[in-house]
Amino acid sequence: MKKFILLLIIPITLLVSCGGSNQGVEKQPTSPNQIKDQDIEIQNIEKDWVEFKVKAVGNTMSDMKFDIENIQVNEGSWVRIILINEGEQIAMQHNIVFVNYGARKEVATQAINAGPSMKYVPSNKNIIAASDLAQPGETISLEFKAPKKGNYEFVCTYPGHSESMRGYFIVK
Ligand SMILES: [Cu+2]
Repeated sequence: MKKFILLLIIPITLLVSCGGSNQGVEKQPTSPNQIKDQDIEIQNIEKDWVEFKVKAVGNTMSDMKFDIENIQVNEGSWVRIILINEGEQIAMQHNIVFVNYGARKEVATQAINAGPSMKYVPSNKNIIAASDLAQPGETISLEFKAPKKGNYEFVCTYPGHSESMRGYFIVK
């Protein structure tokens, strides 16, 4: 009878220890190497992402602007733009549109015809990425992969905003 109990106990113990390592990494870090690998993997994913908080400030056509004039990233990185619209007036609707260098005016002009139904983003091959329209007080985000090395521009294409709300986007 003793032998029988012993034979029963061993498989149960094995089962418990196996289950423990699968269930809770925190409770029983039985394989520290595995945990390390996971951490490294997460860090690598994060390393490819770059995030910029861009505030749209001001409340009139003369003082509205982006608080950042230059955004610089590495080629191939994933870019996350958090656009924070700090405006309070109804005319302070903003987006952020990344375009090829030199195409800012052309895109902004076409945006007027694109109108509110297209959120002031025309169909134009010079557009790299375009955000949604942020209402006063609203925060929106835009994610895109950085294009090839070169100089680009970003601009708010809401009618009348493109001359004062703009900046340079540099991909190294
Ligand atoms: Cu704007």
